[in-house]
Amino acid sequence: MKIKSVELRTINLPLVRPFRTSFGTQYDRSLLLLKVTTHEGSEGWADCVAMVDPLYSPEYMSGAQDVLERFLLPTIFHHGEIRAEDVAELLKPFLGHQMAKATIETAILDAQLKLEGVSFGSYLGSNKSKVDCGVSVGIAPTIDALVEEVSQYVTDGYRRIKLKIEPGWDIEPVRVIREMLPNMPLQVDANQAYSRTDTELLKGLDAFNLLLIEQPLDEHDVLGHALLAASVSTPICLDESITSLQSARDAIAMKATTVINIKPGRVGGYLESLRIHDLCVEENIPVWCGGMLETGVGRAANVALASLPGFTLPGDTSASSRFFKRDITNPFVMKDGQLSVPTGPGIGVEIDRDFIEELTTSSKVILAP
Ligand code: SMG
Ligand code: MG
Repeated sequence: MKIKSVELRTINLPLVRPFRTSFGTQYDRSLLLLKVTTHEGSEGWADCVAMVDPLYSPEYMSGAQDVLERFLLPTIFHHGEIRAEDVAELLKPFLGHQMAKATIETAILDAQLKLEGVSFGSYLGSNKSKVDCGVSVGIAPTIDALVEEVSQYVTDGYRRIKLKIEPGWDIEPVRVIREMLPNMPLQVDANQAYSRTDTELLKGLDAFNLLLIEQPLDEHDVLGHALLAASVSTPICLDESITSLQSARDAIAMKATTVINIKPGRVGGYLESLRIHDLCVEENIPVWCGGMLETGVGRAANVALASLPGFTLPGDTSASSRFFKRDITNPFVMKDGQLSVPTGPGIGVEIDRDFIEELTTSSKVILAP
């Protein structure tokens, strides 16, 4: 396949309600969209999951755009004929920037699979047509507001609830929700808000029969997670710390994680995600698909990934309506707590170009030389 041009477009989508985590509050989702056009006549799309600010991870939206324009795209153009399977190796000399790398690899994969008439799901090795949906619930202003929001998600049919926690918003909200929903699969996510000295406090979560505690400590403190895992009975699940197959292998060997949250953007793409999935299957580590407030473009590919056999826990693969009143693709609508895996070629969703136009805050087309 030969790339003709790449379009980089930033859009801004309002959220249906603010989303607060231990590192900040989001009111809208600004995101970089990448479209590749090939000489063979196919188009491929991808969301770049980097947030506007480097608070979840070191990457951020305009930094991702910069590294794509300055280094990643010129390298790909220079290479000439390209397949998605070659992208990671080609971009390896440029350190880090997994989210930016994942974006170009995913768009190329989409264009390639569209040409071949193959869906993301079949390419990756999906073994089901529907995936179970979980929902990630932000830190609420009050316990009452949390109860109201969670009740709505239960009514919607979500099969697993994840509560965002931080110091001062942990034991109490978890206790209240567990009392309200004694049988609901429930987990928490701290986004690195605790430290090694919080072990006693985190032990307090053992009373609530949680599926897991996600990323309680700093992303670089893998040993700290191993020490914590030895002290608490709730499984520890790494998110931010897992940035590659190598880091997944190391964290498993150190017993720092007994469950893994796979986010394609965080690990450099769907192909690396597949390798981590295969490793986890081999090591008996349950995996689930994380979320980065993706539009329908990223959600489509995530739902396909989540339909692989090793994804045995519900992911943060919620319906489009969880975050957006209107999506930029045909919306993902949950039925009986599940989303259908798209079956069309590539990511298998229709892009609403008029709506994207309305949401656009910047756009640029780069022609391959
Ligand atoms: O897309 O459903 C989603 C968001 C899920 O909580 C979610 N993501 O650490 O897992 C995580 C966070 C990262 C993004 S928070 C702005
Ligand atoms: Mg997380």
